[in-house]
Amino acid sequence: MASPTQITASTCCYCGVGCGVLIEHDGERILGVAGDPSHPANFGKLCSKGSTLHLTGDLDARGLYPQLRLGKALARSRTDWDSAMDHAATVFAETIREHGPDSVAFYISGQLLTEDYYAFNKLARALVGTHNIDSNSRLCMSSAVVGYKRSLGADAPPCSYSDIELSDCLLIAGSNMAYAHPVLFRRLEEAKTRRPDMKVIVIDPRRTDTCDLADLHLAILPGTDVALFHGILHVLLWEGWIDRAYIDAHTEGFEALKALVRDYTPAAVAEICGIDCQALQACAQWIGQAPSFLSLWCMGLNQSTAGTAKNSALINLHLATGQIGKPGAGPFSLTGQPNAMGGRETGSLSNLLPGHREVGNADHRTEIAAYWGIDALPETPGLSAIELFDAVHDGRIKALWIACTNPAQSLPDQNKVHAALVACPFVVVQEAFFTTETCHYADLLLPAASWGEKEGTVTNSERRVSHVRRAVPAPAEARPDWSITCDFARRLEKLLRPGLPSLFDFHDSEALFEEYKHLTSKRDLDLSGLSYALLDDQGPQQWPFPAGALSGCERLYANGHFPTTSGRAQFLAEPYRAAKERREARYSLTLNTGRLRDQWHGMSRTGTAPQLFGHAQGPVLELHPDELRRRRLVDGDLVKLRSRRGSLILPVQADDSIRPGQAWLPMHWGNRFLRGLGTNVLTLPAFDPLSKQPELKHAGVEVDRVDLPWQFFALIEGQVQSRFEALRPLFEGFAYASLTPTGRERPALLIRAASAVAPEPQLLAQIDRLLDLDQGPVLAYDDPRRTIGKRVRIEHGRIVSIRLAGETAASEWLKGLWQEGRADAELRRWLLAPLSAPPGNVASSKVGRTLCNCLNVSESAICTGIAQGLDLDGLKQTLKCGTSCGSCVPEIKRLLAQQPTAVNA
Ligand SMILES: Nc1nc2c(c(=O)[nH]1)N[C@H]1C(S)=C(S)[C@@H](COP(=O)(O)OP(=O)(O)OC[C@H]3O[C@@H](n4cnc5c(=O)[nH]c(N)nc54)[C@H](O)[C@@H]3O)O[C@H]1N2
Ligand SMILES: Nc1nc2c(c(=O)[nH]1)N[C@H]1C(S)=C(S)[C@@H](COP(=O)(O)OP(=O)(O)OC[C@H]3O[C@@H](n4cnc5c(=O)[nH]c(N)nc54)[C@H](O)[C@@H]3O)O[C@H]1N2
Ligand code: SF4
Ligand SMILES: [Mo]
Repeated sequence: MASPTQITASTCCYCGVGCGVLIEHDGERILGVAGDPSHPANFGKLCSKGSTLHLTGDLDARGLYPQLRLGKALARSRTDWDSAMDHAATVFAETIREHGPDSVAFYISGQLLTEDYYAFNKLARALVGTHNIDSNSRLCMSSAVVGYKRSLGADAPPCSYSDIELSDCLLIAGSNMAYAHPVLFRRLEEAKTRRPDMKVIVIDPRRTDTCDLADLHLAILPGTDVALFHGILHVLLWEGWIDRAYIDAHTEGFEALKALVRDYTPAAVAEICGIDCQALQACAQWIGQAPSFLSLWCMGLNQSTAGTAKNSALINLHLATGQIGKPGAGPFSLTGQPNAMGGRETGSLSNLLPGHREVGNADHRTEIAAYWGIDALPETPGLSAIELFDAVHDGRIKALWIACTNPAQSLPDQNKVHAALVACPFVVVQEAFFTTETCHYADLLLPAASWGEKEGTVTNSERRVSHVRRAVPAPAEARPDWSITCDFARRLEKLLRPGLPSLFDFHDSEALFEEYKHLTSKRDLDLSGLSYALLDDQGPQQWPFPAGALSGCERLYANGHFPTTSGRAQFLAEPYRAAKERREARYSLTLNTGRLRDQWHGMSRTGTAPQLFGHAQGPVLELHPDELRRRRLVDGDLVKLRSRRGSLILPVQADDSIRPGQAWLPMHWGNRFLRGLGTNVLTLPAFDPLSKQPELKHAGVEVDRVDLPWQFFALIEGQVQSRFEALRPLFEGFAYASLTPTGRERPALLIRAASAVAPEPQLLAQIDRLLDLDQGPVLAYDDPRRTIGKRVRIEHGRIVSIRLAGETAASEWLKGLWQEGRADAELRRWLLAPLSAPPGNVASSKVGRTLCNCLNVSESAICTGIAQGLDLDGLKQTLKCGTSCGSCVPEIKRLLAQQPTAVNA
């Protein structure tokens, strides 16, 4: 029985800002979500993703029961948990006995809770006896981990969010925080409004929405950050803008660095980076003369074969100017996933151990083994994500357990990843949504509880630990991750170490937290003073928080003492090296990939909310207008985008926010929404030598025009998830196909496809059946000779389903009629005539674009408002756009800057 509405305070499951949310529910179902005003990350704010959490998670997409297949050629079928777990334990035990512990591996995720991570670590390292446990943080934070450890001695972002507000000069490098850390960006916007003298510098090859706040945007050439940072240091030295006293008292290695940066003259650096000398000079001056200087960075630095060198070169600037350990200052890496930090703390990269320890350190191994009550931890190092999938591919790994990540979409070089998953004898996937690309390869598929359904802790980018509280039970038989992991571990230990006491005697997540926290005692991240009760009582806390402490620590290294052997921070002198495929110069374009404002990674969750497709409606490749002209392409043309590893077919669009020679494609598109293996079929597995983080941001690519004259368009209202599942397989035979949810009050599925020749009539008939266009109130016109056909289903005077085949010139017009709920005489006349072009003007694809997702305000409405002379405040008052989460404000401001306003308005 559902009880009256209740509120549970928890956290958002998306980005590393780690906002607090208030979940409104009735004990069974989640009804709404609001920002938690008392949470120190967001003080009540949420972004477009957080504020729509309750609209996501369609049960049709969720995993509800375990599924097992007993042979690769067979289909999976439903099973019960006992059989599923016993089967998994038997296969793992046999594999370990026959091929040794390193023949199995665990690939986990920065979206697990700390307790889940801890259970997985203990399972792999203590019970199985392998360090083959790595996480998707390898694709995300591992360069920052190495950067902090090498320069400062420990993997600890030293700053707090309040420092962003206090800083006088903020350098944002390789981070599009307007999209990826929006609530923090809102805090920065407000701070800059209060203190307009604050300088903001953005370093990004693209002009992103984050540049809206920039006093200076350096659109450096891809991968040239190390040269830029060395160039800045060169100027700082030349002008005497360094802090000699700080360098002498608290650092080591400055002389070597000084010698290295001598060659990085402004002229040389301007050339390498493709920027002008004055801009470089201004950037150095602002940094050198600012009372406080803070840097923020994310994937534009980390995802590179020079990821660790980029991190070190940036931290060098802070050490040289003494800008660390004081308010408004410091090198502040933004973590991507909600609990990427918890993963680092619990040792969830193959080279780490719990409590910021190292596998390569014998004392650390001994400490952990003693705490766990086992003889020893293995000495053999574990494999990192890319190496791990290589080992799966060559057959060295024979049983693979994947949890809370979708490697068949997110790893680079997807052809190889898919081949590896096909070849692996036993793949377990522990997932909340059974719709992902990786689920397809699971021999055993386990339904996991997800947002709002599980309890534990997470640590956000500013080292702040929050208690994640459960609001509702998980659907059907889905279970929290820690409990799946511990259940499997208990069955496996009966087979591997019979008769011995269990290592996994945990009955709730709190028991895991209590065991884990003592492993951090007296270490840099000391969490031993925390407990669920304390977090409930005093709210989220920053570490270190040792036993007996009254509060956490806002800022590290205030005393200039660093956790290195000498107690001094280290300067690192590493030369600039070009990105791998820019060195080879075989391809004319460099492909840059990253995030959209309203989507999250493989879109298993955000992809269930049609309104989140309002801002970016489907996969498109963006190129500078000159690149389109050079290739005689126009917006919407289909192209083949190819790299050395694979290719994709999708439409192009002109965009002058990137420079010529570059291409931009969101990372989100995988095989589910776009035919082919998605964005990462193109990216390269080459990785940084120290962090082993792959170069996801710079792939050499080429664009070729394709001729696919037979085009297809369809739209069907209602039951989006189930229709998606039924229709998606039918589009495998097309050269191009994109399927995306659309709509808002009336959710629908939108399909675009193309091929060289018309498909078999039976296939079209099958598609029509699933589109409800084979019977009932359907108007149809078919011209079999020209293989052109159009069908529209009209119910209660409104269009509910559309299909155009052969030619799709009328698609935008029809979509507009559907949106407006019109089905008038004009439509009927057009439908019954052989014409395919729409009557009157065709709306451009921008018309339907929603800029303000909270209040459903389209780009065209905003443009009309601007043309009438409205300014930002006027638009907010009249249209209400930008008045809720604020994510669309930078884009509205850009439109205002572009469009001439009405005279005397
Ligand atoms: N909306 C949304 N938000 C998210 C996520 C999401 O999926 N969707 N994911 C979360 C996760 S896990 C992460 S890791 C973060 C990522 O957050 P960000 O790193 O901010 O996001 P990205 O779009 O991947 O990349 C940031 C920028 O790096 C730039 N860049 C590319 N190459 C270079 C270069 O060589 N140098 C420099 N200086 N910049 C470069 C790109 O042009 C891009 O604008 O976002 C988190 N937040
Ligand atoms: N080209 C390119 N590729 C990239 C990047 C890029 O910038 N460019 N960025 C990289 C980065 S930084 C990252 S972090 C990765 C992200 O890549 P992935 O980790 O593959 O991304 P997600 O789609 O978030 O996968 C998380 C999965 O966990 C499931 N899930 C959600 N909640 C739960 C839960 O509570 N339990 C379980 N068991 N499952 C759950 C979701 O349904 C989803 O399928 O992508 C990387 N790949
Ligand atoms: S900024 Fe948005 S996505 Fe990130 S935690 Fe906050 S509400 Fe969630
Ligand atoms: Mo990430």
